[in-house]
Amino acid sequence: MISRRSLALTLAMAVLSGPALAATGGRSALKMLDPDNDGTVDLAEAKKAAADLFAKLDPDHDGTLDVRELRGRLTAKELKMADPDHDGTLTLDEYLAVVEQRFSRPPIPTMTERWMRRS
Ligand SMILES: [Ca+2]
Ligand SMILES: [Ca+2]
Repeated sequence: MISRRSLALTLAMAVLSGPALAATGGRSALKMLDPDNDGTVDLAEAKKAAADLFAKLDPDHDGTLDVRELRGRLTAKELKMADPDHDGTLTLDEYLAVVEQRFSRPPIPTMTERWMRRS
């Protein structure tokens, strides 16, 4: 049985490490995300890893990630939702907010959310 927490963890790892790293095995990704080796990734660790990844994804060091730099980590729709100032790029704060949101929320929208979106 997959607990909600491990599901969120798997998702967080997929978000943070991307398809290439995830394919090489979740173990190394977990190790990367879990510096204190307690077998869990808390939000602080996820954010730290996300901040490291942000720096790696930002080759021009302008402090923001555009669609190209995100390399498919977020869909256009997700980017739009994660971009409150609508400048088409994510700052580190905006990016970390996405990580936090994905970390704390179940990946599948609840019925209520679907219903709210429709109306
Ligand atoms: Ca950039
Ligand atoms: Ca922005």
